[in-house]
Amino acid sequence: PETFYLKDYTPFGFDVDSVELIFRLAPDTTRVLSKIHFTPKPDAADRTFFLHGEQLSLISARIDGAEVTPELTASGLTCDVPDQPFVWGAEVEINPQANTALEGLYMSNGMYCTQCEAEGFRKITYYPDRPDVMSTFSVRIEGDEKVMLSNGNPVDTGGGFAEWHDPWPKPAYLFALVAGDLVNHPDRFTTRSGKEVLLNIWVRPGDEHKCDFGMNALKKSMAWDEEVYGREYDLDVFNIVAVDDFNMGAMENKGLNIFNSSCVLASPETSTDSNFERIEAIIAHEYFHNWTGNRITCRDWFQLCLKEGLTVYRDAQFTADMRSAPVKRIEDAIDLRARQFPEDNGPLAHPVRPESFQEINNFYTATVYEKGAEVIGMLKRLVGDAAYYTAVDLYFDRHDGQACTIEDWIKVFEDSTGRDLQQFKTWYSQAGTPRLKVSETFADGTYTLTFRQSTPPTPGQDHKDPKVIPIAVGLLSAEGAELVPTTVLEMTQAEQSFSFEGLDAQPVPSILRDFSAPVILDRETSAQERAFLLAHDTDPFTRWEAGRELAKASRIAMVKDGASPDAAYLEALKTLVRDDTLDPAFRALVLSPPSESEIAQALADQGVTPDPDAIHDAAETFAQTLAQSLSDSLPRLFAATLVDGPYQPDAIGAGSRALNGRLLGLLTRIDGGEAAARQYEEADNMTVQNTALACLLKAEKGESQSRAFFEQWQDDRLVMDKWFALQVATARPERAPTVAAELTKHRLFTIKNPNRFRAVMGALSMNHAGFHQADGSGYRLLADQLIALDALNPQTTARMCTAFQTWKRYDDARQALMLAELERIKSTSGLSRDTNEMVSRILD
Ligand code: B3K
Ligand code: ZN
Repeated sequence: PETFYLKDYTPFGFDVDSVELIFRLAPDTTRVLSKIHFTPKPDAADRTFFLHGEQLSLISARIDGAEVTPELTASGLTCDVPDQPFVWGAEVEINPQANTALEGLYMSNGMYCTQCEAEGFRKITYYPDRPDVMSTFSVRIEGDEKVMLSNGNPVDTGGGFAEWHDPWPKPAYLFALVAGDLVNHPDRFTTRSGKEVLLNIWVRPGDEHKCDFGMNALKKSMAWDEEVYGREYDLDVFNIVAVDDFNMGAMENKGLNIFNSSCVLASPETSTDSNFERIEAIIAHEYFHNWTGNRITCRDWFQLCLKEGLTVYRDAQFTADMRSAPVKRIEDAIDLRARQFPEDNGPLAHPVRPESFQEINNFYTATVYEKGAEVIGMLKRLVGDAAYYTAVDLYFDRHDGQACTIEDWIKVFEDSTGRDLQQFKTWYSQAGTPRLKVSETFADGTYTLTFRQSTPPTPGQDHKDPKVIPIAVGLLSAEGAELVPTTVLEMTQAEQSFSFEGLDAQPVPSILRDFSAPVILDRETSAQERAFLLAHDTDPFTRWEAGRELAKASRIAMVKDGASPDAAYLEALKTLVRDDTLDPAFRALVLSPPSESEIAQALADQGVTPDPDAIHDAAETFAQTLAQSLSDSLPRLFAATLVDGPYQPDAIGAGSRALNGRLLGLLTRIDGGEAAARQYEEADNMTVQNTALACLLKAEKGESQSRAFFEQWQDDRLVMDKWFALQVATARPERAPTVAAELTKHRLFTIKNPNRFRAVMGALSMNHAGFHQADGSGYRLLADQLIALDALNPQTTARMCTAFQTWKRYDDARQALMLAELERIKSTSGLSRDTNEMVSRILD
């Protein structure tokens, strides 16, 4: 397979002035007629007229109305073209019905829908399918579907057709078309300059009652982007469509966002608090792309983080404003460590801006998105809030309507702040998570912190330069008073010291407050000091982190030395959980144990080969001991989390229910499942119903409730995804592969729906000890399923191969088993480019 390199970028030799498309819809024989106005660029170095095209039947092609015979290749066509502006016309036939890859134009439940990012438009018609080619689009859809939508504003509609025009030049990856039997949930929004915008959420009949929350999230996002970034919406309508079969969360097509139904549909009865929070964030994310992604897009796909990192950063700011900033920050740190750190420290490591790829869809990663967002956060911390917004304003002014690079982004910050950011740019070019070793001295009232940074080698990058690292630090007195409030230390060298003078006694440092950089902090410290910070730190992140470190240390000692759960840590937890002055959401986070996978990594980092079963046993023992030591107060604490009044999916209610879930998990360990069964019985919302069922299933006491749940929800696809996932997630490790295998034979299982596939297989790969069963049954099942799925849907297959990325952590026997499965996948005949690239990199 061909490898593409950032360094090979060359501009396209033509401008595209406008695009007119006609779609004649038919499930297996859709015709696409295109008229594309090209103007040769006078100063172009390369004037090759190459149009991308894949899986298209070319019916006819014309230039300025005269029939031509282009030369067809596997990936597109070339043709002799005039030296002056000309009109390219083509008619192609495509088969949406047969499109199981869910890229290009495909059908989902009888409805037509598209996904073009990154390179799906070339499966719709011949086109220079690259993000730096921007043009206006006029679209006419012909068919007998009730609703027929495309980008931009509606122009005309009548019996059997609908016409749309998008006045904003855009790359083809933002093109969208939807047609089907849809109903809308309408609303409106007045922008701050007084423009009326019609808003719609389009869903399948029967889902109308699940639109309200998403619509409110959209309106809040629109207002927030005006207020915080000064960005207004720019079309007369904004449409959102919910689709059941979708490879990822959602897509920011101009004026016509398409959502995985799991990321937009919500109701208290069917959605959990985390669903609501995620939906709010994704609606915001896609909406924010209108400026960061659509008005200003990427020059090429290597620049993906330009739009994704920035937009993730913006949606995180939004969530922090709508909900609780400290809780969001802690959740993001947990997520980054769970998904991005393993990527950054394994065979799939790549820079935030990668330099090569075979299949770009494989680079929509936690590194590009989440680490990309962390990089923006560091930049903001370094230049300060005001300078950040000034620079971003300049970015919008200078680059509106353009396809840009990371260099353009950095330049607006350099120009507006006068800072040299060349060293900072290393964050974009060098992969790997920096380790930050800390030591300290205290003498004559001066306290000195010395940091040493190093980044381990990653594939293709042996040498790493020192990065600019903003380290937010505060100092506390032994009594817990804040001696030095949060200060950002700017580290630029491999080793660097920072001093604080005029102190009466040695302070307790609180380092990396607010998780100010995506690094691994390595500091020898005592359990006492951690317990002190857990009790007294004024920064919620480092306070939570102190507890997390204690939890990790205790679990590691249990696994490594057969120790008992750490008594002091148990005491600290007991104190915290009883402290009513603390936000319940924060208490829930402190009670959430580190994942078994995280413990496995921590052991591997210490040179100990992790044993998944032992790690699992330690987690169970710890939870059991905690439950017993809290037994007197558990029922009372639990009862206090039951919220009165109707369900509200807000941060306060969600925090209380999160604590409720944690406590019910503990209570179920000592009351035989009584409280959980009662909660299940009385549940009037999905959050508590789901929690109760999970607790019961984990205790192997939920059979009747599970059946009842199935009966109640079997017609709701999204709730059934939860049911499938819960079975696997709560299964005892030795049962997990069998449970998952049985579920793949269930009458409601379908490999073609990515949500359902992920519900079962994703849950298996996240049941750490279950997936890593010593007999290899977990590995075998996942590989079987991936091989079957690859023939239908390469994108989702390739994504799920990441379950194997940590293979090097484990013992020889497990390694051999995983390698054998990876080899088996790799040798599958006709394997997709997507999966082949992923498996090859993992094996490397
Ligand atoms: N930009 C899309 C992701 C497209 C993924 C293509 N494989 C969604 C988002 O980030 O908002
Ligand atoms: Zn995005």
